[in-house]
Amino acid sequence: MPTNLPPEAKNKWAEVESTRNPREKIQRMQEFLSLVPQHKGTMKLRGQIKKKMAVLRKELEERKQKRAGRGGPKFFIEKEGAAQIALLGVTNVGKSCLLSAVTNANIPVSVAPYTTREPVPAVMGFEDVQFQLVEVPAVMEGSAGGRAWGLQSLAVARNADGLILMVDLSRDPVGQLSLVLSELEKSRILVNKPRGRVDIDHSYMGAGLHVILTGKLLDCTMQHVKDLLGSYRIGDAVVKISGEVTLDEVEDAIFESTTYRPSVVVANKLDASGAKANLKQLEDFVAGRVPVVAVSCEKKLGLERLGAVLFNALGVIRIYTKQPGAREPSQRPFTLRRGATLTDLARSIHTDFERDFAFARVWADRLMFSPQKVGVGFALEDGDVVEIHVR
Ligand SMILES: Nc1nc2c(ncn2[C@@H]2O[C@H](COP(=O)(O)OP(=O)(O)OP(=O)(O)O)[C@@H](O)[C@H]2O)c(=O)[nH]1
Ligand SMILES: [Mg+2]
Repeated sequence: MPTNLPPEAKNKWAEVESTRNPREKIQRMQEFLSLVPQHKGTMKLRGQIKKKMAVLRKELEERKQKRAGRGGPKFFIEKEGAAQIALLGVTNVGKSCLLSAVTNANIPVSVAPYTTREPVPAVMGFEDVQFQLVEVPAVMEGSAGGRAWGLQSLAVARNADGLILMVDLSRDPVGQLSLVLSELEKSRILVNKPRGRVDIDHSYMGAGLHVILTGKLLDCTMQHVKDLLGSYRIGDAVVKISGEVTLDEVEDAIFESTTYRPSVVVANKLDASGAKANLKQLEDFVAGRVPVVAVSCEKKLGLERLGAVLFNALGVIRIYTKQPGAREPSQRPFTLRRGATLTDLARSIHTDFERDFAFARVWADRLMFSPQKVGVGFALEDGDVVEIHVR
């Protein structure tokens, strides 16, 4: 739905964008809100701005705590392994129990609600790769608006590579999942791949406005996009549009970028009474949009499937590198994402590698001739053995 903002509101937004100081930014956002007309078309926008203000306030608070020598809450957990996966769910669904079952984390599991109050990272092995799971404090209604640890939990989710959405099969899993999905949506985190995306990068100062369209505009022309950006006085930015996008979605991206995180639903407490019937309801609700893994963390049932499901959902591929002249490839693979090319591999090994890359030889069953000599654009697949030759 179009927001139809008046020009004074758009001008005010330009002021918000140009303000760096968080306290002033909050002030400008408040002024912006007062200029946004209250109708259905601006509802989402108003919610978004309020959330941004809440995040800024939390940041201010955190800084104050740091200055006072108290360590504030952690918004980012350093990544380890092939992927970082945030473990989200309402309280008591068994998130800590899952960590205890599939990693070596030693973490309290309790019938008391809200036992876990800060993010807990732990490593889970699958074949020859490792996933880092991060349990975050329980999501509740209002998390996205800053209630309790909500902003922290959702910030970890945004920064992660994928999500486990955990529900409890002993009590209304559809209700729990809906709640978590709604808080994610308010935080502009999608669990299904959108048909298009818009990225606005303001970091190129003085370069002018560049709109790079690799996809398709559904209901407007390039000129409409430029006019819209112009009306917000965005004169200095690189705007990338891929996939299929509407003008409303471009406008959304001006306020906050939407991110997509591949997700897996883990339905716990399969051992509980009524769990089977609830699982059926959950599966009907999810309708194949994301994978559902039914488990009992307490009875250790179904957990062996989790690694493979995450591996597939995240699109992890393993590449085994080989030194020129060596007989055997490395034991430990490099992990990349489906669709990665040799350039991505070279870059993940070393920046010099990317620069000095001459050619590579690849061993793979799918190739007619293996090894085959290939160039930087070669599309890698899981299990490929690669020998890189530098200049
Ligand atoms: N029946 C049954 N109970 C389980 C299972 N897994 C966990 N529980 C119980 O569920 C309760 C909550 O478990 P936790 O792992 O602490 O839940 P959590 O999601 O980490 O909860 P908070 O961190 O407090 O938000 C505990 O009493 C567990 O014993 C299971 O597979 N079956
Ligand atoms: Mg817990």
